Amino acid sequence: MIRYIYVIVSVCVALCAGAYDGAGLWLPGAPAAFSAQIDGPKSKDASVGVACDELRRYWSGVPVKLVIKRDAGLGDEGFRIEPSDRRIVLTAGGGRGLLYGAYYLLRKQKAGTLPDSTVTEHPRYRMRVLNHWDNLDGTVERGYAGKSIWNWDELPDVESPRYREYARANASVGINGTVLNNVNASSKILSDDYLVKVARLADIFRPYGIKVYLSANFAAPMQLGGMATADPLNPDVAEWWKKKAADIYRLIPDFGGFLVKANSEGQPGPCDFGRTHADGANMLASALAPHGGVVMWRAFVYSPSDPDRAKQAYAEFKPLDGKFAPNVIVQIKNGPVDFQPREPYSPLFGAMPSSRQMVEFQVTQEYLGHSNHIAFLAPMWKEFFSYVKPGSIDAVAGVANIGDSSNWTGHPFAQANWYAFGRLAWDPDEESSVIAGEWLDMTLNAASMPAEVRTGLMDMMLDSHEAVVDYMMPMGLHHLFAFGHHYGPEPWCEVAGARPDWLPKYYHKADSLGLGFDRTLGGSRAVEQYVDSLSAMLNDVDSCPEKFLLWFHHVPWDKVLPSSDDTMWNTLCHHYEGGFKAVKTFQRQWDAAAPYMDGALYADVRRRLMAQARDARWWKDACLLYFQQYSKMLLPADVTAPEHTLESMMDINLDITNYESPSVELLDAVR
Ligand code: GCV
Repeated sequence: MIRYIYVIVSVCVALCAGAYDGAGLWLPGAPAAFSAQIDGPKSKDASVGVACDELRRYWSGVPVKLVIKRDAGLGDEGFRIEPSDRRIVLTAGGGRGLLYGAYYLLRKQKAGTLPDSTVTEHPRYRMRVLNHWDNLDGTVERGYAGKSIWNWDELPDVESPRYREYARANASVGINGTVLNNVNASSKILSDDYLVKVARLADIFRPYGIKVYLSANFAAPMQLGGMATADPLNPDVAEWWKKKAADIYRLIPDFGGFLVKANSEGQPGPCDFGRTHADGANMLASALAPHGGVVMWRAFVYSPSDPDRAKQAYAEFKPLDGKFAPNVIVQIKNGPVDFQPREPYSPLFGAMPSSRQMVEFQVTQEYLGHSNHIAFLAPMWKEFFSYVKPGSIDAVAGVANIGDSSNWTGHPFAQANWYAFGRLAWDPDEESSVIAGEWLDMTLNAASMPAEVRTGLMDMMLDSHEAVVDYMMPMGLHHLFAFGHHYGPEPWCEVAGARPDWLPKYYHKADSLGLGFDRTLGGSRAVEQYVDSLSAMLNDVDSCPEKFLLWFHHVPWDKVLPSSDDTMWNTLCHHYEGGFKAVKTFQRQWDAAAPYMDGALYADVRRRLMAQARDARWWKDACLLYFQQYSKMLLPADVTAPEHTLESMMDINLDITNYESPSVELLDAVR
């Protein structure tokens, strides 16, 4: 009976709150029924105004007094909260600290976890930046949530309400910077016409503590300025960038700086003129330095300096250590290849002690089932921080998963990755379970669900990344994806004329002897790029962690692994099976929550989970049947029999671009 009443009440709450469309994200939605007294300092700082307004609108507890104290040791962004029965004092060194303190209070209020003793918070990193791979024509490279949210044609005159909501969402999780355009950059973004549009966005974002950055095309002096060269050591080129920087800062006095993809995947760069990455980065850095801007120079390069792609960024960048200007930060992807479902950390971290470094995570799910699969990424990012000590890097970037779809991210649970990125960029020590729980409580009102239902949803989130790894690429396998769009399995893929290191066989190296890429001292020697103790551990097939085994070793099919006490083949089969079974469990966990949520949301996620379960089986069948041709071993009896033949799966050709996620209907039709 109690349960029955509970269901009715929950449904009423959901209905009163209006149908869920995801547009409100995790943010406070309905204004507080009883507004509390909020006393703020007199200040011209717009962030103070936002902090007070947010609390006046949504805070329903005891009065809050906001205080600015420059000498409180809280820096620009930290804050202190002193709660008592009568009132809460929120102290910060400036407006942005108050802003983050206000959102902290609203978050804890919504999640029902307000502190009862003093809390002091500082962000671990000064720069916590989203990277949008948004093109000026409105498409989003590797974006699976519709088109770009920036409407360049309408800017600067028309201000979409989404811009402010975007800023608010970012501020609420501590994100303080945004790179608006794709790293495969059009020079047009630096034209006068576009800079006024960028300035309009910067004005909207400023009160929310968000700085605007731009991806710069290294050849802009040629493409935009009509010059004959973009050689960084040419004085006219340097002068062109100085003038461009001055023009930008006239319009946007707090402009953050440039992000540059140079000499990578066809992008121009200093190496085109016989110069180094440091020459290129430093020339831009000197144009920005007088204004306080930075250059985020990407280390995602893989010109074939070594036959193993995983070694190339290290080979090219390590010798440049100490040669970068102080306002250059080398931006490195978390792993040495390219955002695979699991990678060991990039050995460049820690290998350039005299250079500033930042990590680039991918929030958008290019290699993780696009917007059809649940993959909560906090555990993956925490794994990175377990190897690369948070203090050894300067800043954090995340490739955004945001588009103009009504719920912002396509998959409703992909919002949780945007949320988690911000929370971990602020505090990499935060637990994944805390972040998942907060997001569930704030977004789905999970705190009001029966405990076992909420726990089921938590488990679904926390197990989801590992499940995807298991059914796609367990044990260190990588890059088994279909060519181009990167959705679905193609371990057999051959494309005439394509770079070998864009093709799966280059990575898995399946043959009659075994599976995996030999990166040991007897192979490509990539293990040498890691610090000594780790290098020895990774080099030994018996001590290499199972999760990285096939990344570093070519392992015989019938080798018995110490981790599983079973053959490599059987262990591999069990990982694929485990991933598939995990998604079946997610379906049950989601179904158990059905009575406690909006029907449209339930149906949307249910539909995507069905696609995910079918995809998991497709991955399992495709990879196991393909590798079985080489192992010539039977599938273990407890592995679900394949539903498809290898031939039928090799015929699948999804007709989608790098800007799309395949629809469930398309997947149903082809499989
Ligand atoms: C923006 C991968 C992606 C590309 C992306 C590139 C990068 O190769 O597939 O779409 O380009 O990484 O990070 O620059």
